[in-house]
Amino acid sequence: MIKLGFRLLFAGMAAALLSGSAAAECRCSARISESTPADDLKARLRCVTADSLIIFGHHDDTAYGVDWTYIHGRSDVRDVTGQFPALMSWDLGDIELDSVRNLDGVPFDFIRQQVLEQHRRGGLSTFSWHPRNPITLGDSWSVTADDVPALIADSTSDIHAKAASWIGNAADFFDSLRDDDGNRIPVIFRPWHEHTGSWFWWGVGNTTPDSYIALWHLTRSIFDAKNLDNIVWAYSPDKIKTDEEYMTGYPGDEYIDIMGADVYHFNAQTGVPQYFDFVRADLGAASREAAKRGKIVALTETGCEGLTVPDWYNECLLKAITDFPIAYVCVWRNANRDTNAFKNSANGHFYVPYPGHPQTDSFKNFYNNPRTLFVDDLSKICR
Ligand code: BMA
Repeated sequence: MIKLGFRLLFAGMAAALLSGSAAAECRCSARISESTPADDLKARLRCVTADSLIIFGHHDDTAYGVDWTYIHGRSDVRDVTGQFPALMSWDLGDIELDSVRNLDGVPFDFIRQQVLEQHRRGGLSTFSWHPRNPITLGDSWSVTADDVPALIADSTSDIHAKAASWIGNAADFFDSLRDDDGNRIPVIFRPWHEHTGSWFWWGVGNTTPDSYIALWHLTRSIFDAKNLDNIVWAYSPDKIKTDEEYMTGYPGDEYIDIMGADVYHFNAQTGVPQYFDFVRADLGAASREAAKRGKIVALTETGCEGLTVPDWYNECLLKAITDFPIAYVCVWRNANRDTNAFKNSANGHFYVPYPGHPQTDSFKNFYNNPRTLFVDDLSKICR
């Protein structure tokens, strides 16, 4: 209660300062008139940004944690702080194969249910997609000499037909996300992410900017043909050095709502300066380009695997993002300790402190920071 009161006071002060008025009212009242589910979600993100607040998100939050799997109501974030994250992130990888589970074993029906529960709480959901390579049928990291997006863009090719049906599967999944009244639930979708790196088949070095852009345009045309009105589109390059590099492959203002960035912290303590430098470069570029275009800004993926830096959330993340007008920050998953993903990682494949971890108190400080929003906070100020 005290925490939320403090947050609301902070939000009100920020709103009053920005509006030049003494009245501390929530900007979210403006969103009632918005027309589509996507517009409504964008209005919420803008209102949070205007109040200098930051939504906190976590990938696969309610599916599993370091010491549990599929226990209804559990979440490492909630176990430590008492609240679910305000944003839950999921991945569509393998939906293209008509699989019942995604590439990390999470059932799509489960994800659909979690999106609904999160929506009922007043929280938000975001999706990435690690699709197979349509030529090799290997995973997203299956990189070939072919410019796969160029083949996809050639509408006469078999690869085009296959990729188009894959994208159609993704669109159909989003169409199936419905609230209790049967209306579509708005979500953020950030396909073809991290294209400024070369690890995915759609990444730099494996494609040209033009074929990458064509892949986006094809994706959008398939979604639009299904009249989806619940998608907020995020562009999320990985680390870059210049604004020009950030914009290489940008599909165009009519395709993008959120100027995002995926920036991870590597190399523990010695990597701290680089993390700050890269966040500054990426969010600087995203913020400058967003200001020109009237877009929303977000740190769409980040984290320090295994939390190898003390008090990472306050000393690194919060300090690195503090000057940027981001609506949200989303960290990656807490793999279960029995999985290969966890075991094969030197310090464990997790990004949020779980019960018993030495950084739980510092994560609570991050949670208690008046700028960070978890789901109850968000639903109270901006539902
Ligand atoms: C990576 C790791 C992998 C996972 C992949 C797709 O960052 O978490 O274990 O399979 O994302 O979710």
